[in-house]
Amino acid sequence: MSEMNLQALLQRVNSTQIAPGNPRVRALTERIVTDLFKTIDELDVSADEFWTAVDWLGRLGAAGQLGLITAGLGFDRLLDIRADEADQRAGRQGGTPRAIEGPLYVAGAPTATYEVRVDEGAPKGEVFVMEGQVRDLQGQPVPGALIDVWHANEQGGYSHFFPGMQPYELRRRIQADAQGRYRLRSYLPPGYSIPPNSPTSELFEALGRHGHRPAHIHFLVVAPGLRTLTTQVNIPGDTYIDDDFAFATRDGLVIELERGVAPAGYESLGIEAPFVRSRFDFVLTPA
Ligand code: MBD
Ligand code: FE
Repeated sequence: MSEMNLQALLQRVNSTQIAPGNPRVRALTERIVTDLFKTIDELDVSADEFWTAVDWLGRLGAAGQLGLITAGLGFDRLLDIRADEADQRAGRQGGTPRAIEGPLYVAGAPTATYEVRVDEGAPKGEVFVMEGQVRDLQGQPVPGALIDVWHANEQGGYSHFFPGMQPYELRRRIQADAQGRYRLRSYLPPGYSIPPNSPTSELFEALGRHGHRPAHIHFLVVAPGLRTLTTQVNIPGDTYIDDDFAFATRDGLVIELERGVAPAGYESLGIEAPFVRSRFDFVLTPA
């Protein structure tokens, strides 16, 4: 075996092959490995530091927190920024702004037409009704659009990820009516915080960063012939509204709340007391 310096080793790692392989995977791997070799060399990373990082990555994956870290390090928002830029270049504009999906979406939620109660039992926060219409860029309603909605419980936990919650708790799918309208009842959720004593919180503590998200509700809107919209709305007044650990809050997605409105017309959602109401329309762009 010949002796090698860093450059010679890197050259061999990046060029060794017995088959063509996948050129894209080869190019990306080459770039990432080259950058990491450089980082280790220039920042004088010790063997202990390196293996500590590898162990951390293993624990991060085992804890199911890879998607949490990508959000917290800004990658999810980066992808949205790049998608927005691509839309701008192509002249595709005017729809509801996208916002990151995050790692906590689960497909297959129970579906109802036009209106649904997202929570069950006693409300664990202010009773909340959100309603509106799905429209296209011409202002035409999108009948039958499918709207997935999901949000955290009163402890900031999401079902399927947080212990003690029922399957699909606080997750529903609404099929808009013939006029593209929808309405939902739930309660206003609090913000979300990364799990303490976890690989993600270890990194955030070491970085001197908090791991809080402002109160928000997720939506995924799907309709034939239109671009699927993944977005979130923010509840106004949250301390972290401009300091989201996942960098996901955007203009146009902070809803307005109307408090103490009269309950007439909402009997089918079981509302008798004053509640908080918000109107929000989803505008979809062409596919
Ligand atoms: C969340 O609730 C969330 O929406 C994101 C993006 C990341 C972590 C938790
Ligand atoms: Fe969330």
